[in-house]
Amino acid sequence: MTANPVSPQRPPAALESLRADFPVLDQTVNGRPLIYFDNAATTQKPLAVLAALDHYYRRDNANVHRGIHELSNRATAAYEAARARTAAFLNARSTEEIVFTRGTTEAINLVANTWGNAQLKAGDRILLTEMEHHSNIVPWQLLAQRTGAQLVYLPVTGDDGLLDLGRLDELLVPGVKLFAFTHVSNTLGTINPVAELCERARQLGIVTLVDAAQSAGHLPLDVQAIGCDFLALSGHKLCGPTGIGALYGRKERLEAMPPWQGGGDMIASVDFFESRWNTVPHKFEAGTPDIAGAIGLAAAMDYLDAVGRERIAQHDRELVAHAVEQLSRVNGLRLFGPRTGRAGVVSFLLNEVHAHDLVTVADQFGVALRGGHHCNQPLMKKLGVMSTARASFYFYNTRAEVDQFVAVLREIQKFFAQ
Ligand code: C6P
Repeated sequence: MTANPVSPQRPPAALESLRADFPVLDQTVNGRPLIYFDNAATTQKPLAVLAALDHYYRRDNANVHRGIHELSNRATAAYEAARARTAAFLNARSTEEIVFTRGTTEAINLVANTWGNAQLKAGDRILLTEMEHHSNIVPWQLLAQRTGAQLVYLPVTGDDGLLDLGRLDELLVPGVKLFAFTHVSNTLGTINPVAELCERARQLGIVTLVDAAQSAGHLPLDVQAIGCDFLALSGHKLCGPTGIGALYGRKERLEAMPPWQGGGDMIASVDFFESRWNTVPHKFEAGTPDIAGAIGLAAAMDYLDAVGRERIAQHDRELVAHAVEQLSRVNGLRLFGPRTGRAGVVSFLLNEVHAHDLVTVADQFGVALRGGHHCNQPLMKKLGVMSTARASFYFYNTRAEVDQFVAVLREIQKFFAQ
């Protein structure tokens, strides 16, 4: 295997020096040095991940769990090692609790279509929050349509973007079968108290699902400490490839769930009119999986752990505090989300400038932002806006980039004021 450029033995260097591990960052866009602030959409990939993908396709490429030749054995070993790596990354009790999926979206759809179909009936309630991404709303709407279950929402307080926990006693009650919520809001940057929410649900025997799309690459995650039943993540938001993610599920829950997609690998035996299922997690992985993706994901997890997840979280906190402080000084800027204790995501609006116009002009200055509803249309409705502009940071971003971004916003403001 190719050596990880950031080995655990390497003494801590300034995070800025890690930029050298990300070749994509070293370029100009529209004649300006690229400032990549769209990390909540997807993060960039370090050399270690590129090398792991390259190595797999150059040396080991074969299908898994099928062949008994050397390459297939190697591919199977690497794929299952990636599962063990993911289990360790999340502190799951066993590898059987890790199902590889295409990402967070597919992981949530899997739970809705298996656990949900089997467990929910007319009148049951599913509790969500108003800050959920469409991926954690639409699968439950579809399930509600199939079963007659009802959706209920825990409100968000307003522009400060906190969950209205004072309403939990009233909304988290017997009759609710599932409480599904995001760990970190992709629009507001709010970090929700997931362990506390899971504990409250567990006291009532309510199943919990945590959407960790925005937290898995930014905060230390321990599913046992969180105490959730399910947790979903996407590899591409934590330095891994696109097209791979994972569902963590408590083993006893996964075992009790029917399969979702049918096909090769998820079966123990098939006859003309009936089949028997493979053991978990294979029961949920029909067909040839994204073998390279899983291997790349494991390399990304190695990389992040070598950098240090607490260190990444600390950098996020410092950079976002600096950004919030700088942005608060820009007249006419409306900032969404908590002022303190937030993740490295900042949504804002500048005077009457449409978010898409702002993002288009920022791109002319080499600054990559996102503008739109961020797949949070219900939240936008709650906030009374159509869209926001969003800057989202990662450990390779710097204070100097934040300062340059704020200077660009001031230029944009002058431009639109003309
Ligand atoms: N948010 C963003 O720019 P997928 O697409 O399956 O990898 O992740 C979906 C998803 C689920 N939950 C949250 C909280 C998310 O932020 C996302 C993806 C991206 O905000 C793309 S819309």
